[in-house]
Amino acid sequence: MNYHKLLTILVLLAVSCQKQQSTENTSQPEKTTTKKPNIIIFYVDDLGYGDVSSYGATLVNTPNIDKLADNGLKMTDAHCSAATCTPSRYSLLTGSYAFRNKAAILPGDAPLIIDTTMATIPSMLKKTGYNTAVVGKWHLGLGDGTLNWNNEIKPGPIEVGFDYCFLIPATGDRVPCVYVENHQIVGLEANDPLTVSYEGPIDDEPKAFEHPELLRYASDRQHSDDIINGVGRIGYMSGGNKALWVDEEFPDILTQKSKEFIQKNKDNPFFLFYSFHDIHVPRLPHPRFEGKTEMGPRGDAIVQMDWCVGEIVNQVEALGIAENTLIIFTSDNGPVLNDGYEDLAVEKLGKHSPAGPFRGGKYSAFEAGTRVPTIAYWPGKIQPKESSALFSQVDLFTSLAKLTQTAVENNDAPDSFNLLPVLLGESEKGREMLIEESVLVLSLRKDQWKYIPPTEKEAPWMIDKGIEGGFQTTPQLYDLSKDIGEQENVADQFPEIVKEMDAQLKIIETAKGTRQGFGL
Ligand code: NG6
Ligand code: CA
Repeated sequence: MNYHKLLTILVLLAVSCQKQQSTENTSQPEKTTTKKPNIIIFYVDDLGYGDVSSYGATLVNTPNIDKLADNGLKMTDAHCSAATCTPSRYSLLTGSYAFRNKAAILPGDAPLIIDTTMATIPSMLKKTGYNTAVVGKWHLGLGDGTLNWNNEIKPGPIEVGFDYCFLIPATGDRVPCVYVENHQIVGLEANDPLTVSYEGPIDDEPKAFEHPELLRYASDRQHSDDIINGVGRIGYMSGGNKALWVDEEFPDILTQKSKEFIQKNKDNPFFLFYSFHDIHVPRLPHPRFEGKTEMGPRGDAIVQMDWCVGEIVNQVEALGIAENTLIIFTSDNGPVLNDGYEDLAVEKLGKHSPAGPFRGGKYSAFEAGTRVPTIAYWPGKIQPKESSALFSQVDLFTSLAKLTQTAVENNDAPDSFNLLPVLLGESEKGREMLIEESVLVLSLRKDQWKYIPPTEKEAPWMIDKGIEGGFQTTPQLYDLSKDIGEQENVADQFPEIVKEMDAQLKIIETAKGTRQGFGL
């Protein structure tokens, strides 16, 4: 072999070695970047904008949530889609405004309101290889209208895309007060079948409205039907005695179920919808959280909820999957103090401001109804930052589809915009418009304006609860750039804007959807 030939062979060998090395080098990071991230949504119930310390609370300390806010994206103009639970959950999971399906607060025996043919976040993620679970409050109905709680409980979460569910079926204050795991009530005994009614009493047990002396704390008439665990509830149930939950155990049981799901799925992409009971009524924190604040059970429930967040985040870190896990922390509607129980939430509030700088609260058309703490946390991927981009939970569907490179079919998630760059803190370009659904009207946000249309309807029960609904018989217009507290109605000064926004609202209301190219 002459010298030249040898040299050529050596050079070729060197080049091919280098090539191989370089493909090895590039294939390694490629592999990690294409690995689909786990997604956890912490969905807190009735948590107001001002209820956590990273959003200004001083009378309650939430170190675990603060850690997410300080090291992630802290959003200041992010909204649940409605000021009550069922519609917000419906919108979050389906990417469709709940009013298109007239979804309102459901009784505990309501049938499932998500059409099983509809795309949902879990069904969309499942298509792309995720294992999916919901743990905690459901409140989107179960069964098809002929449900027998003693048989298979379906359709429900499993039929709309979740691989696993462990549920508080409706709310903590509504019967049935039992857990549902997948298609069964946990701990139900065959010789003690469960019956549920929202019509009237179905057994001879003492009722809260007749025997307030049996209650741990007083409740209004709506929360004074059957007595479970010493607390009056909405609705009646009979049987299922061994299956009854103990409210104080919610944080431990729900956190444990979530941890088991994460542990099992640590090696494949998973989606966990951790849907809290806290800080909804009845507020019965575990004794170890009692007295953690000066604010009584409502404040203590915030501390308890923060502890649960910490438990899950610590587990994710301990498993070494934190850098491949997107965590979203938010709430289903604004704050409420007295929501039916005399639990000292009003009396012990002190200087705490559950709504932060905003007006209104749960049920309300004012900002505090839907503007809620919202954090996106993903170490190494999302840089610590505050964002004032306008964002809605209805956008999570398309944004998460984009994140996981999953196609959104034309008819799916009709109101959900791709705001992934906002969610990852890469852009401040949020929504141009936002609908805020209250119990009586839909309001519209655009530019600096907030428009609340006139209504003849009233919500007198809100006055009893001391919540400002923001409902008036004349139009309301607020300039949020100057008046974040919605104090000065400027509708008379800007009739053109009122007219324009009213017309826009009607278009959105009657359209099939608002996503680009969909029905508009
Ligand atoms: C209301 C209940 C309230 C709460 C709410 C649902 C009355 C008077 N009030 O109807 O206590 O349960 O429904 O809250 O019954 S939510 O967060 O699930 O929307
Ligand atoms: Ca709620």
